[in-house]
Amino acid sequence: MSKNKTKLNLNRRNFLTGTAALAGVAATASVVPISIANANHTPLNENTKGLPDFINWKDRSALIVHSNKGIETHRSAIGESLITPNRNVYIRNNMPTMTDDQIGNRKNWKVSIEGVKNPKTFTLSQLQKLGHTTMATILQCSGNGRGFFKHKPRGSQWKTGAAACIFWTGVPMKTVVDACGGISGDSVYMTSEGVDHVPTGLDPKKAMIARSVPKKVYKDAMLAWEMNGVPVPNAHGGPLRMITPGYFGINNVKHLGKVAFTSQESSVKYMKKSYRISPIGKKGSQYPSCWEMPVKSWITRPTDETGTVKAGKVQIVGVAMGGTRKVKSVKVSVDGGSSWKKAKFIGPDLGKYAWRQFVFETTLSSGKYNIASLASNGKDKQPELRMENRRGYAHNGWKDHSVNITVV
Ligand SMILES: Nc1nc2c(c(=O)[nH]1)N[C@H]1C(S)=C(S)[C@@H](COP(=O)(O)O)O[C@H]1N2
Ligand SMILES: [Mo]
Repeated sequence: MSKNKTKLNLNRRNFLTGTAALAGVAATASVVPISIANANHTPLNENTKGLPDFINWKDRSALIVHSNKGIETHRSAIGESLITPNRNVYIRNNMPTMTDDQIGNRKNWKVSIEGVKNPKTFTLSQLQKLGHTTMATILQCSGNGRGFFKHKPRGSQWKTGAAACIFWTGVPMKTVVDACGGISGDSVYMTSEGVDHVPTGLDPKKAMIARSVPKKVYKDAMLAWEMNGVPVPNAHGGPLRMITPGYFGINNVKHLGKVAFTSQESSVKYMKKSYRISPIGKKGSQYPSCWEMPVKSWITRPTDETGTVKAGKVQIVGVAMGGTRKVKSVKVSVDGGSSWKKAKFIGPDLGKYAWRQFVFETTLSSGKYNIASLASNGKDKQPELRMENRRGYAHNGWKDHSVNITVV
């Protein structure tokens, strides 16, 4: 039955006709001294508005600080380069970043592989001798675009900046599976577990980051130790991170300690309860999990952040991604979606899991404009409207992502 859910179908009808009703599924009262929502959420001093210590190396001016567990990249800072530099990459922590002390010697970091013919534990240095590849993927939080929902879903009010395009270097998961004699049994999922240090007072069962994705994801997945040419920073899940190309951020488990091929989805809270795309007012594990990312694009320049635009020739620039397929085309509208024209892709094509930059050149006279972009991957294109859902996940509607500019 759960096999039928391996496709995240963002079609409204499909998800509203989901199985069993939810009445009666009340959160079982369990006594934990502090809640997960609060454990890692210290309000920042608004006077200094500085970056939290664990990412004090990042570029403050490129970032919007929602909290010390949610830091977003400014719209205008994305797309200025195809690859997002580490100093600008967003942060989303369900659990606090591990410290150097907790990590210890990086070379000795261990990851165990289970659900294979010969289960093994590898150290980082053993993995590095096993195989080597580099790939560009998009890391995007499931809640990117949540800030556009009108019902004020709980969580960071991300607009466009909980996303980045990153070069990862590591070993293909397929190479690791082969080194373990292949997958054993009739598993359905690949389940990755983080070994995040759980703050005292939290129930580990609720705090553990474990994510199951359809087994087939292993074919393109990798265990990464480098991010844009440097060892994966602690804040981004170093020394070792799971990369699940085309799948939402949460599946890219940081501080990776175990990968198992399993017949069941993990039973932890972050799999069963959280990251489910359910109608407003409903929740439960029968709703689709945040897995495959849908096709999406947005304009990065000009925006209201980049100042007034001079009448004449105007370049409209943005990024477009295809989700699990290659992005095929992008159209731009300067009249709020009444008419559309084809934009041009620029820069290198880094593969189907990376985004492409696009440019649309036009002539604008003074006045107010609503500019929008609409991407297609050949199979799906962006819808006009967001798909309303309880937690504000998977937003790819073009209208909310459009920008209003004034030309003088
Ligand atoms: N171990 C672990 N992995 C994790 C998380 C976490 O808190 N702990 N957060 C997830 C979420 S919700 C997202 S969006 C991405 C964020 O990655 P980043 O902070 O490197 O941008 O990591 C995912 N993997
Ligand atoms: Mo996320």
